Amino acid sequence: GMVRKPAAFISTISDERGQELLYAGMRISDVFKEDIGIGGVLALLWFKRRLPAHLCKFIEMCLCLVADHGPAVSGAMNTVITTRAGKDLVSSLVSGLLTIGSRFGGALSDCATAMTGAYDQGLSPREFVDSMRRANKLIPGIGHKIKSKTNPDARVELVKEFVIKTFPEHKLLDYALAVEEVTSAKKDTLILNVDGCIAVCFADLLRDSGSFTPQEAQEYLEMETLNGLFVLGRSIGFIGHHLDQRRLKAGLYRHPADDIFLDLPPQSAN
Ligand code: Q5B
Repeated sequence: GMVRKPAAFISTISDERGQELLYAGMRISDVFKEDIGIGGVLALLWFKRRLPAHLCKFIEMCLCLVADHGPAVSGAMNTVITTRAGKDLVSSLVSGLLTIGSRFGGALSDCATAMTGAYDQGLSPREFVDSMRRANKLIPGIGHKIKSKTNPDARVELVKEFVIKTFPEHKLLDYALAVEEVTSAKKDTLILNVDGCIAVCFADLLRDSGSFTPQEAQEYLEMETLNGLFVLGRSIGFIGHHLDQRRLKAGLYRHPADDIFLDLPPQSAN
């Protein structure tokens, strides 16, 4: 009989071969007929399922909230400098994206892992903070360069308000807020930051919304899905900064020498 050539790779999210493009089995015309929005499309392509409207709205809220945070943050500066060096859109965008990591914008996945781990072990917030200190580790999702208890981050307030109003359960958000109580008592800036707040709320969504099995929730947490939210959202801002610099016809950037402290070894005699 016929022997099928073994496939070079397997793909399970989209199919463009038929009359209509399919996203996880949903026709592109239905995507618009049912007006599922970018949150619904993300749910189809990342999780291969429809999610209830309030969860799609939450995803869209996260993307909108992290879309930009001004030109001074690491990633935007990299994008601006790269654009001003005459580079193209993709180069400028990835130069910004490459700064996203454990200190800037990429603390979501580690935060969710650390907080869910501590919560599942039954550690009190104080025990968790102490254990991280003993291990000489910063708590991912805690701390901000400019935001603090006295200068709160409106983005974090918006996420908290939405989740408390619409999620049936938000155990990890509550736990992270209790951790924040402990850390911010030490220093005003050690707040639950935007990465941390989105991370614990998304962990609540994965674990307690009823849309994912416990095993799926764990796998998505381990697969760096949460950092993907920041990467996707902030790409909007980085592209904005690229277009802005192009619009301004900004020339090559050179950092002012008087802003750099040169501390070289003494000049040798020869
Ligand atoms: N301490 C964010 O550092 C920052 C501590 C801590 C325990 C902590 C730092 C950190 C974890 C990673 C994280 C996401 C680097 C941040 C983001 C998106 C953004 C960005 C924007 C946007 C800030 C002072 C004292 C020291 C430290 C202690 C600091 N963090 N202790 N756990 N997590 N956080 N990143 O202000 O005793 O004095 O030596 O790495 O969640 O990226 O807008 O800018 O939208 O673009 O430089 O919002 O917190 O503080 O390093 O001088 O520390 O606090 O040990 O203690 P800072 P440091 P001591 S959101």
